[in-house]
This record gives sequence, structure tokens and C-alpha cells, in this order.
Amino acid sequence: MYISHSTIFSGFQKTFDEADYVVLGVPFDVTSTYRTGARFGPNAIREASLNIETYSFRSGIDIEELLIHDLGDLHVSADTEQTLERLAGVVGEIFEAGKTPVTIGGEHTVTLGILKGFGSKASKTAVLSFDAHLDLRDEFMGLKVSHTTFMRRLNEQLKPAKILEVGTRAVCREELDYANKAGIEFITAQQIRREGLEQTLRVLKRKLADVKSVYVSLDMDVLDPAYAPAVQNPEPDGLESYTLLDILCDVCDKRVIGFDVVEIAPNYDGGVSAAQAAKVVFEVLCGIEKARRG
Ligand SMILES: [Mn+2]
Repeated sequence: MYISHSTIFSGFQKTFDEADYVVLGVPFDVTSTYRTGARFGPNAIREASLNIETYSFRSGIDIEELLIHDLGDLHVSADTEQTLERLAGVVGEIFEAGKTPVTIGGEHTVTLGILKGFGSKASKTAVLSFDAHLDLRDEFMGLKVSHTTFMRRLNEQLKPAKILEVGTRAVCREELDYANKAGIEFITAQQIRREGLEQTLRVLKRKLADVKSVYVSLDMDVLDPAYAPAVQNPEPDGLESYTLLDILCDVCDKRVIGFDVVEIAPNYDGGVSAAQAAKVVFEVLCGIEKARRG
């Protein structure tokens, strides 16, 4: 495994062999085009995770009851392809050991490497992505693989069962055309506000009804910058943190094979955004655990 060092995610972590959930940091932001600094995300989120409480009222579960191991950070390269290849290798080892990979970015491009790590399983999996952006450009500033294009590459290369994006509000015409042509579905932030939580959950569950496994990706810029200002590409008009957490806790069920939390660039605020990200990690873990316990 390409692991350079280990950092503690929480004070109660288990060994790799004992764990159900394995946390992996990916301090990578090489293709960032606006505010860089997501490479500092993993440790900021770890630090925040040590300083928020562990009981989840939504699930009735205390995160301390879960079997979690923090593997440390991926040994990243300045070469994007090489980083994604290493990431796929490590995620593959976690998945094949029967564990759930929990990846902390880093920029959103890492999701492409993670999905590759699931091997043939990726084509049978729905990708449920919470993001202000669609990330469906064909090319941006000379790069074919970047945080603005990775979802298109993911669709072309891995052909997942479905791609469903949630919280969308910042797109270009080219992306809308491609989404339409490729059958990529999205729910806008405005739709969620207009239709409300219950209706949004009904729509999401209906759209995911026919898939056997789900991978969840969380770009923290899905939140309004009022809630999470320290992201690489802040976009106004986003979701409230409680709306995101309510949706996540309800849609994350037994079918979730892994998730990531990306795009936090912690140096743009005093720690609020990293705390939001840690809370998202906690609530998703508790939501999955509750579903698994049945
Ligand atoms: Mn985004």
C-alpha cells in the first residue's frame, strides 16, 4: 500500500483487521483551478473529528460503537494519473478485505480513482454525488482529468449503473448537453428547497430503487458558503447543513459500499468547514451502521 504516514482519526480506533470502516486521507489538489488547499483537508477534518461529540440523534448511534480504522494518508504524486492509480490500488485492498472505504480529500478528482478501486463492481454501482457542480466538462484549462471533468471520465471509463447528482446549481451549457445525452440525472438546490425534504427523499429513493450498490460522494461545496466557506470553489445558493444531513441519514442504507468527503480547503476559515465535514462523516457512518444493524 502507498501509505506515507498514519494519523489518528479518532481516539477509539481499531486495527485494520478488526475494522468495518477504513478511513483514508488523500492530500491531493494538483488540478485545482481556483482556491487551492484541499491537500490540507484530511488532517483538518481529522482534527475537527476529535473535537465534536460522537452521539447521533438522527440514528440513535454513537460513533464510538463503530469499528473504524484510520489508515493514514495516500502517498500522492504530482502526477494525477499516478495518484489515481495508487488510490485505486489502496481502495481495492480495503474493499477486497470486506471493509467500507471512507476517503477524505483532497480535490474531487480523487473519486475517479476510488471508483476504479472497486473494479468490476463499479459498473453495477450507482454514484450518488452531492455537489454544487456537475463536473462533466470534457476539458478544462488543458486538462482532460481534473476536478471539473472527472465525472465525465468516470462515466466514460467505468460506466456505472447510474449517476445521480444532488444540490446542483453551477453548470455550463456543455455539461447540461452531456448530462442529457448520457442520461446523467441531477436534482438542483432550488428543487430541493421548493419541494421540501420528504418529496426530495421520495424522488431520490425512487431513482435508486433498482440498483444493488451505491457509492456516495460528498463535495462539501454542496453546502451554502454560509455553512462551509472553506471550499476550493464556493458557490452561493446552496443547501443548509441540516438539509444535507437529513438527506444523507435517510438515503444511506445497506447498499452503500463506500463514500468520500472532498474539497475542504481549511485555510479559508477558522475551522467551521472542517467541522461540518467531520459531522458529515460521522452522520453518514452512523446512517450506514444503523441500516446494517437493521
Ligand atoms: Mn463542486
